[in-house]
Amino acid sequence: MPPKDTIVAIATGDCQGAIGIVRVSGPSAYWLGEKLTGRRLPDRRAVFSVFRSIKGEPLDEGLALFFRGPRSFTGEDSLELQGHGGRAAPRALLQACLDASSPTHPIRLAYAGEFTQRAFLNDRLDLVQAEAVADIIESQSSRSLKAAVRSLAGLFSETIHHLQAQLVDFRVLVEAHLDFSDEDIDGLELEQSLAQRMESVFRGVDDVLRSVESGLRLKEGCRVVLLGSPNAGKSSLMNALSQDEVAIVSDQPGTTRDRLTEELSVQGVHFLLTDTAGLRASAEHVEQLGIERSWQSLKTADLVLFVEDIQTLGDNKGLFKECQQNAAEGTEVWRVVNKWDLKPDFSLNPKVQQVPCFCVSARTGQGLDALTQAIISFATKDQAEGASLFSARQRHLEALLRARGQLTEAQTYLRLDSLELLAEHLRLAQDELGEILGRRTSDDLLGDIFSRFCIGK
Ligand SMILES: Nc1nc2c(ncn2[C@@H]2O[C@H](COP(=O)(O)OP(=O)(O)OP(=O)(O)O)[C@@H](O)[C@H]2O)c(=O)[nH]1
Ligand SMILES: [Mg+2]
Repeated sequence: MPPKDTIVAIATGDCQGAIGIVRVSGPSAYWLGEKLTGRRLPDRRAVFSVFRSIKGEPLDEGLALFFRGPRSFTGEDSLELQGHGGRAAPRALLQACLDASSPTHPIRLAYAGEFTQRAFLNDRLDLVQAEAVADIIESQSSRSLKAAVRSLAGLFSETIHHLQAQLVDFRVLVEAHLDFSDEDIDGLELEQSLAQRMESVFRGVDDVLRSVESGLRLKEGCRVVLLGSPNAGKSSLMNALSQDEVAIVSDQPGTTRDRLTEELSVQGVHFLLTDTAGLRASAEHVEQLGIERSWQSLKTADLVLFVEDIQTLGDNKGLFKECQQNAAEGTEVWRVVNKWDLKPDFSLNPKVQQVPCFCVSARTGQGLDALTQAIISFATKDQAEGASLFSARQRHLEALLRARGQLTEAQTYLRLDSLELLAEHLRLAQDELGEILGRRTSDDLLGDIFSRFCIGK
């Protein structure tokens, strides 16, 4: 069998940092380290050295750090060469590594995510943890970072293992009954015991589903959409909330023609704030296209802020109702009365409001703090500090929903007293959970997951 490839990449990205790290993993890592530094490299101890090309030219100097497998990130022999940053120095070092490649020491550039993929294949990480590595790098807010770190530490994996263990216990009980069905077992007692377990497994899966849903919202950002009549001040609010002049504001109704989305991080919470074209029956073709997009935004929003001009409050009742009716299930629609500065004495009676309602002035900033705080509370309502928050992916959600589907089937067979089929669906539910951790995962899916990483990770 030919020797396994040793992979190499710049781990610090293509940027102007002070330090640049070239990372190496595979059976030739030690050989390569010795070749470039001319020194013996003890395990896990930094050695200062001049890095030289294969021809012996000095390229840079810095620290060489060798990790003997399996005690390394990838589980293989690994090497880090920490030299100067910028573009040229790390690239020269990378090239020197590639130049050293030979049939006995094949060395090549790593694919995206290949270091983490090797860690996964060598059982250093499960799939959830491998994904968490990418999520840490991509984190946009302190909360999503915290969630990703919790996943990397194995907290999400533990939760899934725990659910699987519950399913195993359940299956053991069912199988035992199948094996000894002729013997005298109290039928009623068994039925109750099985029903209790069923309920507890459902509860467990539903708890994790909720965490995953809020984790997804955290990762992708809470989608807040500004909707309302033309000239209500949606674009002005967009600018005020994002503290930037991102949208054009004018006193001409129909100024905004297209959706505009800004990513914001407020108090550690990640948002996607969207400004839309004002809703009205417009004959003009381009504006009409924009208005269609406004209605589409309603379908994918987590929270809709229905913006109204304080001077024309009565005119918007029908439109507000229409927004509520067209919003997706679970989407909240709040009222935001804008231009408070024009009627400073106006106040809302919270008792008669059926939805949360805020008075603000995009111009003076009045009322914006209260609105911002309410949005943050909404976005984090099921993410209480320290709660079971994980960095989740759509893939996890789908597997959990499939597992839940199998449990629903199992429940049907429990009611029909068809224990073989009950056991079978419990097994299938367990398999679906296993997929989250990367058991039974197809090569295609693995390729897809790791290819989204950056090179050097
Ligand atoms: N006095 C006052 N005027 C405001 C306030 N907010 C917005 N305006 C004015 O209202 C007009 C419309 O503002 P926009 O932000 O463009 O309104 P819009 O809802 O985005 O309008 P379209 O894009 O046409 O749908 C502009 O002249 C703004 O200066 C406010 O809080 N107070
Ligand atoms: Mg606008």
